This record gives sequence, C-alpha cells and structure tokens, in this order.
Amino acid sequence: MIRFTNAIVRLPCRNLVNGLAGAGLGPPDYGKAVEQHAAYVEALRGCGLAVTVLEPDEAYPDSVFIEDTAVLSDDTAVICRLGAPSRRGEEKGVGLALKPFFSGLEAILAPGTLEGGDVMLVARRFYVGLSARTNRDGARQLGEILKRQGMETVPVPLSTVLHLKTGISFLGDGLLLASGEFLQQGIFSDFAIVAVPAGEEYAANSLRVNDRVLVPAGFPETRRAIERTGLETLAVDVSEFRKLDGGLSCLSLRF
Ligand code: CIR
Repeated sequence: MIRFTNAIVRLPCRNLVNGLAGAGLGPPDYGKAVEQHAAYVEALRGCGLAVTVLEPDEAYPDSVFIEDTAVLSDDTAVICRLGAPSRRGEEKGVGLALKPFFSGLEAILAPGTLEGGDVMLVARRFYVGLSARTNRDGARQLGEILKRQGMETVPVPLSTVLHLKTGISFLGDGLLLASGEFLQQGIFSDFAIVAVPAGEEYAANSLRVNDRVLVPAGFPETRRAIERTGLETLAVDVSEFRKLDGGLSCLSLRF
C-alpha cells in the first residue's frame, strides 16, 4: 500500500450551496460544511500527512471536491478536463498548487473528459470508470500518459454511480470495499471484497490513508465490517458534502 506524505484540499466556498446535487437531500449548510472540512483536514494530519490548504474559489461551487481535478502518479500530475461543464476551470489553480511537488505536468485535452473520482489506483494499475463524467477518450489519454511510466489502466463501464469511487474503494492488501453494481463485477473477481451492507451504500467511498481507513460517520455496519479485517478506522462526518454527492475521497488529493 502506498504511503502518503502529502494532501491538497480546497476550502469550501459560500457558493457551495449552489453545487451540483443529485442526492435530493437539500442544499448543504455552509457553516457546518466549513466545520466538517476542518475536521477532515485534521483527520488527514492525524494520519501523518502534511496538508496544503487552498483558498476557497467562489467561481466554482463544487471546487471543494478537488480530487476530481487531477490524477497523480509517481512524479507526474495529470490535470483533468472535467466532464461537468460548470466545473471546467477548477483545475487551473490546482495545477499551480501541484507544480512544486511534481516534475511532470500533463493534461487531458478535448474532446476527452476525465474526473479523478473515476480513477482508483491499485498497486501499479489504475481502474478508470467510464461514467457520465469520464468518456472513453479521456480514459484513453490517461492510459497513454500512464503507460509511459509503466502503469496499466483498466476501463470499468459504470451504470448507476456518479463516479467509480462512489461505489468502490481500495483498502490495500488485495482488499476492496464495494457496494451495488461492483459486487458482481468480473473485473474485480481477483480481490477479496468487503461488501457494504444494504442501506449504507454511501460508505463505499471510504478512504485508506496510511494506517487508517476514514469512514463517513453514520455507517456503523460498514465500519465494523472494515474493522473485522484488522484495519483501524476513524469516522469523519461529511454529511454536508454528501448532499452534493461528494464523499471522503473527493475532498482531497493525496500523494
Ligand atoms: C459533482 O457533481 O461534481 C459534485 N457535486 C460532487 C463531486 C464528487 N466527487 C467525487 O465523487 N470524486
């Protein structure tokens, strides 16, 4: 399992209340979102990461979901062309913030689209969800960039989830946490799978960071299922980000 030393996050902006939402849970509470975000940053620091905190960007309501703007691999950062038109442009500031840490900067170009939430790294292989946000051309471009570094990409057609990692997370050591459509996916048949109990699907987006797994607060059965594998967990409340279909992984870039 990769050990992370750094993370980059972006503070939620006031305009967060106008973010893209399909969950039907109503708009997020900005004040609560700010508090939850601060606790999330502390959780990352508690896992040993140095966290770079970017200023809020009012031009982009969804800019707190920074994971979608880049894919990181060894010394290369791939800057995404987001699939959601209202989010295009978020990636510019992130590229600048990544520059000091990465010797190579690459970009996904039109007509390709790619969002980082669709990309799951397992050892030296990247699984790339083909979603409403990530198209085949975006996945192909990413594959070509990563191939030059000896990495493999595997496309994963999606049917119900927003992003690949909405429904599946790599917990390390050959272990996946999965829900819904991924429980029967042949592509993942070589992995041991921790199944997310029905009703707790949101917790499928949990986040292994070094020695711990961050799990969204309020999903005790998933937390127990992860702990039964011997992993240590930490519950982090991200209820306000859930209202915008965002999960734990979406809120940071880790490297
Ligand atoms: C969006 O629809 O783009 C945001 N409201 C949520 C993005 C969540 N990001 C992620 O799953 N990686």
